Amino acid sequence: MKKNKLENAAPAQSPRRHFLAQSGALLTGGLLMGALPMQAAFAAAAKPLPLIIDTDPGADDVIALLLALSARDKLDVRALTTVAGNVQLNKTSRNARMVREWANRPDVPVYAGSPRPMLRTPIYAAEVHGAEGVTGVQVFEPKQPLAKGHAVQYLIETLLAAPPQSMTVVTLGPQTNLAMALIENPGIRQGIKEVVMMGGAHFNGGNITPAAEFNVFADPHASDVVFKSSLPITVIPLDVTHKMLTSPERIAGLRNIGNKAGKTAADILDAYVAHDIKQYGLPGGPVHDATTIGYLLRPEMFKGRMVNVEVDTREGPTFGATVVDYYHSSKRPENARWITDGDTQGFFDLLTAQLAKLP
Ligand SMILES: [Ca+2]
Repeated sequence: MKKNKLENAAPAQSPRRHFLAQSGALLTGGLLMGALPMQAAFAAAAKPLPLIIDTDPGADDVIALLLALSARDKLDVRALTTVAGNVQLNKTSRNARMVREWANRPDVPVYAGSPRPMLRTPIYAAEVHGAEGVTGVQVFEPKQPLAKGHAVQYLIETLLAAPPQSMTVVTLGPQTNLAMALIENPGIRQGIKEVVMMGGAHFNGGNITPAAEFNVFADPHASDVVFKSSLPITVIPLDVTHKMLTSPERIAGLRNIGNKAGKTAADILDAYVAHDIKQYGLPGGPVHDATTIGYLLRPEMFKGRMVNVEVDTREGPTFGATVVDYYHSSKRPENARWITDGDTQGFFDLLTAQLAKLP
């Protein structure tokens, strides 16, 4: 068992993925034209990762979804499932549909899910994300409707029918939908390869209370179910997202793409990061949920270690805190990969290159 040792977070296939990314960059630069057939052969062999994204848009969710939906070659986004979180469910569902329209991805269904957390009183984050869940852009009613059926039912049916350990489930908001699905039918675990979540905090401290990060605080009982599920879990906590910050240059880079997606992302980030820069005294703003998609696309850019994570569900000052055994002092079994560091410029370069592929 690994003890007290910083390990690279990248899974076993990462050297090849890293190679692909590098050769792709070189090819873009026109330096390796002779290698094209080999690169094409690799690309044909690497099938896009099938995943479901559970989300509560949310400004940083919007950036995450644009990034994910831009990466058809790497991510096979089967559906977006929505949950109440940053704002109420009707608004998170509308915002997810808005992003789908911005990304021109009518092939991706959007299922509305849980309108409130499992047990606790609902909380929202309108002071950060605005009353509509996203600021800096005009919201609108998208043409394409929600898919029929409840997100929890979609998760159950899809994960039961999926090949063993094939689907990645990404959660970018409170984990109510995934937890409800796990409770209703624990057999869904068979179809899950990994849960990759944005949430929690350890070294950074909380962002909604001194101890708790918003997504876990908004439904700690749900996160408790997820962490006790024995599923492979990778956590993108505030510990890493508060290190991977925007800058005026990075936002300008998005705007300078010159397409609608770049302008939309820049307008949203300009409005969104102002709150965090003021609140935390940071030089730029974190883009929490988009960092999570960055991890999926380029895991070799991130570092972390296997830990035990427990969620505090007791009423009190540490309600909703993630208790992370970073130094293995409890001897509790490892149940999550906890990410602490990432390549910030690499991430923003990736985001800019990817959004250039959108309308
Ligand atoms: Ca979110």
